[in-house]
Amino acid sequence: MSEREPRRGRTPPAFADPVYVTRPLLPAAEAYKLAIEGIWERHRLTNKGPLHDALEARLQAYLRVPQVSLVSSGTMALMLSFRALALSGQVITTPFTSPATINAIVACGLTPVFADIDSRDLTLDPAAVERAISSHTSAIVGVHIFGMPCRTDSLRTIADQHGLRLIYDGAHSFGSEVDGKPITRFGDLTTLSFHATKLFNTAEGGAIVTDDADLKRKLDLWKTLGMQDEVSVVLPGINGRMNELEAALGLANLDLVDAERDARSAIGLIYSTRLAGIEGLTCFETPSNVRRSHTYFVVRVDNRQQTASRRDYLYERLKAFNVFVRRYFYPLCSNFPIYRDLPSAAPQNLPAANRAAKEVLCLPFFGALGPARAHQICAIVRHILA
Ligand code: T4K
Repeated sequence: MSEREPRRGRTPPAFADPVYVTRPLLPAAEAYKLAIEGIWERHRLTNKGPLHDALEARLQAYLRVPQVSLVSSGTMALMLSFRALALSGQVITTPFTSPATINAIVACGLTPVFADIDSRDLTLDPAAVERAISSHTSAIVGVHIFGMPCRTDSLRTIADQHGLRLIYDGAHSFGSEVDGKPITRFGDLTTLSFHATKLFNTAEGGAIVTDDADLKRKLDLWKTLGMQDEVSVVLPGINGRMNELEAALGLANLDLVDAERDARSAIGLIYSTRLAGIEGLTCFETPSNVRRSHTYFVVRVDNRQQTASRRDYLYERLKAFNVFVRRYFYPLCSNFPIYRDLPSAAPQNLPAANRAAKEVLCLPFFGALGPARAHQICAIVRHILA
Protein backbone atom coordinates (compact mmCIF):
# COMPACT_ATOMS: atom_id res chain seq x y z
CA MET A 1 0.00 0.00 0.00
CA SER A 2 1.36 3.43 -0.86
CA GLU A 3 1.43 6.19 1.77
CA ARG A 4 -0.39 9.26 0.55
CA GLU A 5 -0.03 12.91 1.48
CA PRO A 6 -1.94 14.15 4.55
CA ARG A 7 -5.42 15.40 3.65
CA ARG A 8 -6.41 19.00 3.52
CA GLY A 9 -9.03 20.24 6.00
CA ARG A 10 -10.03 19.14 9.46
CA THR A 11 -9.55 15.47 10.30
CA PRO A 12 -12.86 13.93 11.38
CA PRO A 13 -12.79 12.33 14.83
CA ALA A 14 -12.20 8.60 15.22
CA PHE A 15 -14.89 6.52 16.91
CA ALA A 16 -14.33 5.78 20.59
CA ASP A 17 -15.46 2.16 20.12
CA PRO A 18 -14.89 -0.08 17.12
CA VAL A 19 -17.51 0.05 14.39
CA TYR A 20 -17.75 -3.24 12.51
CA VAL A 21 -19.25 -4.09 9.15
CA THR A 22 -22.34 -5.39 10.89
CA ARG A 23 -23.93 -6.02 14.25
CA PRO A 24 -26.39 -8.89 14.63
CA LEU A 25 -30.06 -8.08 15.09
CA LEU A 26 -31.05 -9.24 18.58
CA PRO A 27 -34.36 -9.06 20.43
CA ALA A 28 -34.45 -7.64 23.96
CA ALA A 29 -33.18 -10.30 26.37
CA GLU A 30 -36.65 -10.42 27.98
CA ALA A 31 -38.32 -11.11 24.60
CA TYR A 32 -35.92 -13.98 23.93
CA LYS A 33 -36.47 -15.40 27.43
CA LEU A 34 -40.19 -15.39 26.71
CA ALA A 35 -39.63 -17.10 23.37
CA ILE A 36 -37.60 -19.95 24.91
CA GLU A 37 -39.67 -20.42 28.08
CA GLY A 38 -41.73 -23.31 26.69
CA ILE A 39 -38.58 -25.29 25.95
CA TRP A 40 -38.15 -25.91 29.69
CA GLU A 41 -41.70 -27.22 29.93
CA ARG A 42 -41.49 -29.42 26.83
CA HIS A 43 -37.90 -30.62 27.12
CA ARG A 44 -37.78 -30.61 23.33
CA LEU A 45 -34.47 -29.16 22.15
CA THR A 46 -34.24 -30.24 18.53
CA ASN A 47 -35.49 -32.71 15.86
CA LYS A 48 -38.42 -30.77 14.41
CA GLY A 49 -39.70 -29.19 17.62
CA PRO A 50 -42.71 -26.87 17.76
CA LEU A 51 -40.60 -23.68 17.49
CA HIS A 52 -38.87 -25.10 14.40
CA ASP A 53 -42.27 -25.79 12.84
CA ALA A 54 -43.64 -22.39 13.89
CA LEU A 55 -40.68 -20.58 12.32
CA GLU A 56 -41.05 -22.57 9.09
CA ALA A 57 -44.71 -21.57 8.91
CA ARG A 58 -44.03 -17.92 9.72
CA LEU A 59 -41.24 -17.69 7.16
CA GLN A 60 -43.46 -19.27 4.53
CA ALA A 61 -45.98 -16.46 5.12
CA TYR A 62 -43.37 -13.71 5.48
CA LEU A 63 -41.44 -14.67 2.35
CA ARG A 64 -44.69 -15.50 0.46
CA VAL A 65 -43.40 -18.90 -0.63
CA PRO A 66 -45.02 -22.34 -0.66
CA GLN A 67 -42.26 -24.44 0.97
CA VAL A 68 -39.51 -23.64 3.49
CA SER A 69 -37.18 -26.17 5.06
CA LEU A 70 -35.11 -24.82 7.96
CA VAL A 71 -31.53 -26.03 8.24
CA SER A 72 -28.46 -25.49 10.40
CA SER A 73 -26.58 -23.02 8.13
CA GLY A 74 -26.47 -21.50 4.66
CA THR A 75 -23.61 -23.85 3.80
CA MET A 76 -25.70 -26.84 4.88
CA ALA A 77 -28.60 -25.50 2.78
CA LEU A 78 -26.37 -25.64 -0.29
CA MET A 79 -25.05 -29.12 0.47
CA LEU A 80 -28.49 -30.59 1.17
CA SER A 81 -29.79 -29.03 -2.05
CA PHE A 82 -27.01 -30.52 -4.16
CA ARG A 83 -27.66 -33.93 -2.57
CA ALA A 84 -31.43 -33.79 -2.88
CA LEU A 85 -31.20 -32.77 -6.55
CA ALA A 86 -28.69 -35.61 -7.16
CA LEU A 87 -26.18 -33.39 -8.93
CA SER A 88 -23.16 -34.99 -10.51
CA GLY A 89 -20.01 -33.98 -12.39
CA GLN A 90 -19.58 -30.25 -12.94
CA VAL A 91 -21.45 -27.28 -11.51
CA ILE A 92 -21.08 -23.84 -13.07
CA THR A 93 -20.88 -20.98 -10.61
CA THR A 94 -19.40 -17.58 -9.86
CA PRO A 95 -16.02 -17.12 -8.18
CA PHE A 96 -17.24 -13.81 -6.70
CA THR A 97 -18.93 -15.29 -3.64
CA SER A 98 -18.23 -16.60 -0.17
CA PRO A 99 -16.00 -19.69 -0.09
CA ALA A 100 -19.15 -21.35 1.33
CA THR A 101 -20.66 -21.64 -2.16
CA ILE A 102 -17.61 -23.30 -3.70
CA ASN A 103 -16.70 -25.42 -0.68
CA ALA A 104 -20.24 -26.82 -0.54
CA ILE A 105 -19.96 -27.88 -4.19
CA VAL A 106 -16.65 -29.62 -3.55
CA ALA A 107 -17.86 -31.19 -0.28
CA CYS A 108 -20.57 -32.94 -2.32
CA GLY A 109 -17.98 -34.49 -4.65
CA LEU A 110 -18.76 -32.06 -7.49
CA THR A 111 -16.34 -29.98 -9.57
CA PRO A 112 -16.86 -26.23 -9.62
CA VAL A 113 -16.50 -24.56 -13.02
CA PHE A 114 -16.07 -20.83 -12.70
CA ALA A 115 -17.86 -18.46 -15.08
CA ASP A 116 -17.26 -14.71 -15.08
CA ILE A 117 -19.67 -12.12 -13.72
CA ASP A 118 -21.20 -9.06 -15.32
CA SER A 119 -19.34 -6.09 -13.89
CA ARG A 120 -22.54 -4.02 -13.69
CA ASP A 121 -24.40 -6.22 -11.21
CA LEU A 122 -21.64 -8.65 -10.10
CA THR A 123 -23.84 -11.70 -10.80
CA LEU A 124 -23.17 -14.54 -13.27
CA ASP A 125 -22.83 -13.41 -16.88
CA PRO A 126 -25.23 -15.71 -18.83
CA ALA A 127 -22.96 -15.68 -21.90
CA ALA A 128 -20.03 -16.88 -19.77
CA VAL A 129 -22.25 -19.58 -18.26
CA GLU A 130 -23.17 -20.81 -21.73
CA ARG A 131 -19.50 -21.01 -22.73
CA ALA A 132 -18.72 -23.07 -19.61
CA ILE A 133 -21.28 -25.82 -20.30
CA SER A 134 -19.87 -29.27 -21.09
CA SER A 135 -21.28 -32.78 -21.33
CA HIS A 136 -20.43 -33.15 -17.59
CA THR A 137 -22.44 -30.15 -16.39
CA SER A 138 -25.39 -30.94 -14.16
CA ALA A 139 -26.30 -27.56 -12.68
CA ILE A 140 -25.86 -23.81 -12.53
CA VAL A 141 -25.49 -22.21 -9.11
CA GLY A 142 -26.17 -18.48 -9.29
CA VAL A 143 -25.53 -16.20 -6.32
CA HIS A 144 -27.73 -13.15 -5.73
CA ILE A 145 -24.66 -11.35 -4.51
CA PHE A 146 -25.28 -8.55 -1.99
CA GLY A 147 -28.98 -9.14 -2.73
CA MET A 148 -28.60 -8.20 -6.41
CA PRO A 149 -30.79 -10.62 -8.43
CA CYS A 150 -29.10 -12.85 -10.98
CA ARG A 151 -30.25 -12.69 -14.61
CA THR A 152 -33.01 -15.13 -13.80
CA ASP A 153 -34.72 -15.14 -17.22
CA SER A 154 -31.54 -15.82 -19.21
CA LEU A 155 -30.30 -18.44 -16.74
CA ARG A 156 -33.68 -20.21 -16.84
CA THR A 157 -33.53 -20.35 -20.64
CA ILE A 158 -29.99 -21.72 -20.61
CA ALA A 159 -30.80 -24.29 -17.92
CA ASP A 160 -33.88 -25.50 -19.83
CA GLN A 161 -32.05 -25.67 -23.16
CA HIS A 162 -29.32 -27.85 -21.68
CA GLY A 163 -31.39 -29.85 -19.16
CA LEU A 164 -29.56 -28.40 -16.15
CA ARG A 165 -30.70 -27.80 -12.58
CA LEU A 166 -30.82 -24.14 -11.56
CA ILE A 167 -30.03 -23.31 -7.94
CA TYR A 168 -29.78 -19.89 -6.35
CA ASP A 169 -27.60 -19.11 -3.37
CA GLY A 170 -29.72 -16.39 -1.78
CA ALA A 171 -27.63 -16.03 1.40
CA HIS A 172 -27.66 -12.22 0.97
CA SER A 173 -31.19 -11.75 -0.28
CA PHE A 174 -33.64 -12.35 2.56
CA GLY A 175 -36.90 -10.63 1.65
CA SER A 176 -35.70 -9.32 -1.74
CA GLU A 177 -38.23 -9.03 -4.54
CA VAL A 178 -38.00 -8.51 -8.28
CA ASP A 179 -41.02 -6.79 -9.85
CA GLY A 180 -42.93 -7.71 -6.70
CA LYS A 181 -42.03 -11.41 -6.97
CA PRO A 182 -40.10 -12.94 -4.05
CA ILE A 183 -36.52 -13.59 -5.11
CA THR A 184 -36.79 -17.08 -3.62
CA ARG A 185 -39.25 -18.17 -6.32
CA PHE A 186 -36.79 -18.42 -9.20
CA GLY A 187 -34.89 -21.56 -10.15
CA ASP A 188 -35.46 -25.06 -8.75
CA LEU A 189 -34.75 -23.78 -5.25
CA THR A 190 -33.08 -20.97 -3.32
CA THR A 191 -30.87 -21.30 -0.26
CA LEU A 192 -30.78 -18.72 2.53
CA SER A 193 -28.32 -18.06 5.35
CA PHE A 194 -29.50 -16.95 8.77
CA HIS A 195 -25.97 -16.45 10.10
CA ALA A 196 -25.49 -13.74 12.73
CA THR A 197 -24.13 -11.36 10.09
CA LYS A 198 -27.24 -11.51 7.90
CA LEU A 199 -30.26 -9.17 7.91
CA PHE A 200 -32.41 -11.88 9.50
CA ASN A 201 -30.50 -14.22 11.81
CA THR A 202 -30.94 -17.24 14.04
CA ALA A 203 -27.28 -17.03 15.22
CA GLU A 204 -26.44 -19.97 12.96
CA GLY A 205 -29.01 -21.29 10.53
CA GLY A 206 -30.47 -21.19 7.08
CA ALA A 207 -33.29 -22.42 4.91
CA ILE A 208 -34.10 -23.92 1.55
CA VAL A 209 -37.03 -22.43 -0.30
CA THR A 210 -38.81 -24.19 -3.15
CA ASP A 211 -42.18 -24.32 -4.87
CA ASP A 212 -41.94 -28.12 -5.11
CA ALA A 213 -43.66 -30.00 -2.26
CA ASP A 214 -41.97 -33.32 -3.20
CA LEU A 215 -38.57 -31.68 -3.10
CA LYS A 216 -39.37 -30.18 0.32
CA ARG A 217 -40.26 -33.67 1.63
CA LYS A 218 -36.99 -35.01 0.22
CA LEU A 219 -34.98 -32.15 1.76
CA ASP A 220 -36.60 -32.81 5.14
CA LEU A 221 -35.41 -36.39 4.89
CA TRP A 222 -31.92 -35.38 3.80
CA LYS A 223 -31.54 -33.10 6.81
CA THR A 224 -32.59 -35.82 9.27
CA LEU A 225 -30.11 -38.54 8.30
CA GLY A 226 -32.57 -39.92 5.76
CA MET A 227 -34.59 -41.51 8.61
CA GLN A 228 -38.21 -42.01 7.69
CA ASP A 229 -39.01 -43.56 11.04
CA GLU A 230 -37.21 -45.36 13.86
CA VAL A 231 -36.25 -48.32 11.74
CA SER A 232 -35.97 -47.07 8.14
CA VAL A 233 -33.19 -45.04 6.57
CA VAL A 234 -34.22 -44.34 2.99
CA LEU A 235 -31.34 -42.15 1.80
CA PRO A 236 -27.82 -41.28 3.00
CA GLY A 237 -28.81 -38.05 4.73
CA ILE A 238 -26.87 -35.82 7.08
CA ASN A 239 -27.73 -33.87 10.22
CA GLY A 240 -28.73 -30.45 8.94
CA ARG A 241 -31.37 -29.58 11.51
CA MET A 242 -32.07 -26.25 13.18
CA ASN A 243 -32.54 -26.52 16.95
CA GLU A 244 -35.22 -24.95 19.14
CA LEU A 245 -32.99 -22.25 20.66
CA GLU A 246 -32.12 -21.00 17.18
CA ALA A 247 -35.73 -21.19 16.01
CA ALA A 248 -36.83 -19.17 19.06
CA LEU A 249 -34.31 -16.47 18.17
CA GLY A 250 -35.65 -16.49 14.62
CA LEU A 251 -39.25 -16.06 15.82
CA ALA A 252 -38.24 -13.11 18.01
CA ASN A 253 -36.09 -11.53 15.30
CA LEU A 254 -38.77 -11.90 12.64
CA ASP A 255 -40.84 -9.38 14.63
CA LEU A 256 -37.98 -6.88 14.31
CA VAL A 257 -36.77 -7.42 10.77
CA ASP A 258 -39.01 -4.85 9.02
CA ALA A 259 -37.91 -2.09 11.40
CA GLU A 260 -34.29 -3.16 10.91
CA ARG A 261 -34.70 -3.00 7.15
CA ASP A 262 -36.19 0.52 7.41
CA ALA A 263 -33.34 1.69 9.65
CA ARG A 264 -30.80 0.29 7.18
CA SER A 265 -32.63 1.89 4.30
CA ALA A 266 -32.23 5.32 5.99
CA ILE A 267 -28.51 4.67 6.52
CA GLY A 268 -28.14 3.56 2.90
CA LEU A 269 -29.68 6.84 1.78
CA ILE A 270 -27.19 8.81 3.89
CA TYR A 271 -24.30 6.83 2.42
CA SER A 272 -25.40 7.18 -1.19
CA THR A 273 -26.11 10.90 -0.81
CA ARG A 274 -23.04 11.87 1.20
CA LEU A 275 -20.58 9.68 -0.70
CA ALA A 276 -21.75 10.88 -4.12
CA GLY A 277 -19.15 12.80 -6.08
CA ILE A 278 -16.05 11.27 -4.46
CA GLU A 279 -13.79 10.65 -7.42
CA GLY A 280 -13.38 6.95 -8.21
CA LEU A 281 -15.93 5.81 -5.60
CA THR A 282 -19.33 4.53 -6.65
CA CYS A 283 -22.17 3.15 -4.59
CA PHE A 284 -23.61 -0.12 -5.80
CA GLU A 285 -27.16 0.74 -6.81
CA THR A 286 -30.00 -1.73 -7.21
CA PRO A 287 -32.46 -1.23 -10.09
CA SER A 288 -35.82 0.37 -9.31
CA ASN A 289 -37.73 -2.91 -9.87
CA VAL A 290 -35.74 -4.62 -7.09
CA ARG A 291 -36.70 -4.48 -3.44
CA ARG A 292 -33.36 -4.65 -1.66
CA SER A 293 -32.63 -6.98 1.22
CA HIS A 294 -30.35 -4.37 2.85
CA THR A 295 -27.90 -7.00 4.00
CA TYR A 296 -24.80 -5.11 2.80
CA PHE A 297 -23.92 -1.59 1.71
CA VAL A 298 -21.41 -1.91 -1.10
CA VAL A 299 -19.09 0.65 -2.69
CA ARG A 300 -16.55 0.20 -5.46
CA VAL A 301 -13.26 2.05 -5.36
CA ASP A 302 -11.77 2.30 -8.80
CA ASN A 303 -8.06 1.38 -8.90
CA ARG A 304 -7.39 1.82 -12.58
CA GLN A 305 -5.57 5.16 -12.37
CA GLN A 306 -3.43 4.09 -9.42
CA THR A 307 -0.41 1.85 -9.07
CA ALA A 308 -1.39 0.86 -5.52
CA SER A 309 -4.89 -0.17 -4.54
CA ARG A 310 -7.03 2.78 -3.42
CA ARG A 311 -9.60 0.30 -2.10
CA ASP A 312 -7.02 -1.35 0.14
CA TYR A 313 -5.70 2.06 1.17
CA LEU A 314 -9.20 3.08 2.30
CA TYR A 315 -9.72 -0.28 4.03
CA GLU A 316 -6.48 0.12 6.02
CA ARG A 317 -6.85 3.83 6.81
CA LEU A 318 -10.38 3.36 8.16
CA LYS A 319 -8.93 1.18 10.91
CA ALA A 320 -7.19 4.23 12.39
CA PHE A 321 -10.67 5.75 12.80
CA ASN A 322 -11.88 2.56 14.52
CA VAL A 323 -13.93 1.53 11.46
CA PHE A 324 -13.54 -2.08 10.37
CA VAL A 325 -14.98 -2.57 6.91
CA ARG A 326 -14.77 -5.79 4.86
CA ARG A 327 -13.47 -6.60 1.40
CA TYR A 328 -16.12 -9.16 0.50
CA PHE A 329 -15.13 -11.17 -1.59
CA TYR A 330 -11.38 -10.84 -1.61
CA PRO A 331 -9.42 -12.92 -2.39
CA LEU A 332 -11.56 -14.21 -5.21
CA CYS A 333 -12.48 -17.88 -4.65
CA SER A 334 -10.80 -18.92 -7.92
CA ASN A 335 -7.49 -17.50 -6.63
CA PHE A 336 -7.35 -19.58 -3.46
CA PRO A 337 -4.52 -22.15 -3.69
CA ILE A 338 -7.07 -24.98 -3.36
CA TYR A 339 -8.95 -23.82 -6.48
CA ARG A 340 -6.53 -21.85 -8.64
CA ASP A 341 -5.37 -24.89 -10.61
CA LEU A 342 -8.84 -25.57 -11.99
CA PRO A 343 -8.81 -24.73 -15.71
CA SER A 344 -11.73 -22.31 -15.29
CA ALA A 345 -9.89 -20.43 -12.51
CA ALA A 346 -7.44 -18.76 -14.91
CA PRO A 347 -7.64 -14.98 -14.31
CA GLN A 348 -7.99 -14.31 -18.07
CA ASN A 349 -11.23 -16.34 -17.92
CA LEU A 350 -12.58 -14.15 -15.11
CA PRO A 351 -11.57 -10.51 -15.72
CA ALA A 352 -14.72 -8.90 -14.28
CA ALA A 353 -14.65 -11.03 -11.14
CA ASN A 354 -10.95 -10.36 -10.56
CA ARG A 355 -11.53 -6.64 -10.89
CA ALA A 356 -14.54 -6.67 -8.56
CA ALA A 357 -12.54 -8.51 -5.89
CA LYS A 358 -10.00 -5.65 -5.98
CA GLU A 359 -12.56 -2.83 -5.88
CA VAL A 360 -15.48 -3.80 -3.66
CA LEU A 361 -15.78 -2.69 -0.06
CA CYS A 362 -18.67 -3.27 2.36
CA LEU A 363 -19.33 -0.39 4.75
CA PRO A 364 -20.78 -0.72 8.28
CA PHE A 365 -24.47 -1.42 7.76
CA PHE A 366 -26.85 -2.17 10.61
CA GLY A 367 -29.79 -0.33 12.11
CA ALA A 368 -28.13 0.42 15.45
CA LEU A 369 -25.39 2.33 13.61
CA GLY A 370 -27.78 5.29 13.43
CA PRO A 371 -27.69 8.35 11.17
CA ALA A 372 -25.08 10.30 13.17
CA ARG A 373 -22.45 7.59 12.91
CA ALA A 374 -23.31 7.03 9.22
CA HIS A 375 -22.66 10.75 8.59
CA GLN A 376 -19.37 10.50 10.49
CA ILE A 377 -18.28 7.50 8.40
CA CYS A 378 -19.03 9.47 5.23
CA ALA A 379 -16.91 12.37 6.50
CA ILE A 380 -14.05 9.96 7.27
CA VAL A 381 -14.23 8.27 3.85
CA ARG A 382 -14.31 11.66 2.10
CA HIS A 383 -11.35 12.83 4.19
CA ILE A 384 -9.29 9.71 3.41
CA LEU A 385 -9.97 9.78 -0.33
CA ALA A 386 -9.83 13.58 -0.77
N1 T4K B 1 -23.35 -18.17 0.45
C1 T4K B 1 -22.92 -16.91 0.53
C2 T4K B 1 -22.97 -16.05 -0.68
C3 T4K B 1 -22.43 -16.41 1.75
O1 T4K B 1 -21.98 -15.13 1.84
C4 T4K B 1 -22.41 -17.25 2.88
C5 T4K B 1 -21.91 -16.78 4.15
C6 T4K B 1 -22.90 -18.57 2.73
C7 T4K B 1 -23.35 -18.99 1.49
C8 T4K B 1 -22.91 -19.54 3.86
O2 T4K B 1 -23.80 -19.20 4.90
P1 T4K B 1 -23.49 -19.73 6.43
O3 T4K B 1 -23.08 -21.17 6.32
O4 T4K B 1 -22.40 -18.85 7.00
O5 T4K B 1 -24.83 -19.55 7.10
C9 T4K B 1 -19.32 -13.96 7.47
C10 T4K B 1 -20.25 -15.10 7.80
O6 T4K B 1 -19.68 -16.03 8.68
C11 T4K B 1 -20.81 -15.82 6.64
O7 T4K B 1 -22.07 -16.29 7.05
C12 T4K B 1 -21.01 -14.93 5.43
N2 T4K B 1 -21.47 -15.62 4.27
C13 T4K B 1 -19.78 -14.14 5.11
C14 T4K B 1 -19.97 -13.21 3.95
O8 T4K B 1 -19.48 -13.35 6.23
P2 T4K B 1 -16.98 -13.29 8.26
O9 T4K B 1 -15.71 -14.00 8.19
O10 T4K B 1 -17.05 -11.96 7.60
O11 T4K B 1 -17.53 -13.12 9.74
P3 T4K B 1 -16.93 -12.32 10.93
O12 T4K B 1 -17.00 -13.18 12.12
O13 T4K B 1 -15.63 -11.72 10.58
O14 T4K B 1 -18.03 -11.16 11.14
C15 T4K B 1 -17.97 -9.89 10.48
C16 T4K B 1 -18.23 -8.82 11.51
O15 T4K B 1 -19.53 -8.93 12.04
C17 T4K B 1 -17.29 -8.86 12.71
O16 T4K B 1 -16.18 -8.06 12.46
C18 T4K B 1 -18.12 -8.32 13.84
C19 T4K B 1 -19.55 -8.61 13.43
N3 T4K B 1 -20.11 -9.74 14.19
C20 T4K B 1 -19.97 -11.01 13.72
C21 T4K B 1 -20.49 -12.07 14.41
C22 T4K B 1 -20.34 -13.50 13.90
C23 T4K B 1 -20.77 -9.49 15.38
O17 T4K B 1 -20.88 -8.32 15.80
N4 T4K B 1 -21.30 -10.52 16.06
C24 T4K B 1 -21.19 -11.82 15.64
O18 T4K B 1 -21.72 -12.75 16.30
O19 T4K B 1 -18.00 -14.31 7.63
